[in-house]
Amino acid sequence: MRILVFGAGSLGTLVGGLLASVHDVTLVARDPHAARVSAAGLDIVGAESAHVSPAATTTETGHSAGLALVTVKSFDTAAAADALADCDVGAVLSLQNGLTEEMLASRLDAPVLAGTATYGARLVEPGRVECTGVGRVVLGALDGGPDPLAERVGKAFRDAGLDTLVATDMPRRRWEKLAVNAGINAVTALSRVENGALAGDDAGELAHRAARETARVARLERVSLPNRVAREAVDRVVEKTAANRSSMLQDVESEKQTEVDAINGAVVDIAAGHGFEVPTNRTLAALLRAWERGEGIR
Ligand code: KPL
Repeated sequence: MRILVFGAGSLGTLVGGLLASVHDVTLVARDPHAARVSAAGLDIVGAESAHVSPAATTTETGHSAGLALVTVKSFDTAAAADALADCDVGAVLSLQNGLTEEMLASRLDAPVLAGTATYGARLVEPGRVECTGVGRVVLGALDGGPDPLAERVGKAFRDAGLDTLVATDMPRRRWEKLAVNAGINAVTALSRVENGALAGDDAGELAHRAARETARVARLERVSLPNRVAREAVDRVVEKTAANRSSMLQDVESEKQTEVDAINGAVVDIAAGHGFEVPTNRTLAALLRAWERGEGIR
């Protein structure tokens, strides 16, 4: 399959690099990463290791591919959709934080699949990505239910050795992931601790509260996500990724814009649409936005 990875940062480079063992992959990335991969290939190190040679470019438009994998930060989704509208792609799969698929679907003709990836990835240097944890890709139809396109994409991923589940309940899975991110990302970023530090701590209770509010909003959106399931999902991820620094903590540490708008901010906005208040998510979003303003990145 011809696969375009749109936004080859750490996760996109790792997943694209693994897919490149059997597929014709092009990474759309920034220089010097793109130039280094073009010139000398990509080294995958850590829990997975390989040397692969995907194509790499900084050019965002004019590509043709059977699948475009979108791994840009959530706040770059609109720009990615505009560039993809100038490409010829058969299908789009988002592996991003936040509920970004709706924006892609509203701007693109190609069918959009929803996905989550729990691989840990770190771009060590241009042309070198570390797999810090072998995870799983889950993908499926945005509205749930069986989908032949999702099955084809799932097979393409499995052919490349990626542990991939084609799910028929993506609406619930997307909200569960949003609940986990709403709790863990903001709290770890504000308190500057690894995910594991939330276990049994008051900060962990704050993460539970944000996740429970998110589950309530999911139910207002007619997605069945009990509070208990959201809270247990937070605990599971805290335990499994104890040594990880959340993506939002990494953004804060490198003084970059965070994904707060697409995570806690989205929970606040969707809740408001139902006339419902989510004070924990509102407070977390306000604190992160204040930090971004203070850093001059908002
Ligand atoms: O998705 C994550 C992130 O950091 O963005 C979690 C699941 C919280 C793992 O760190």
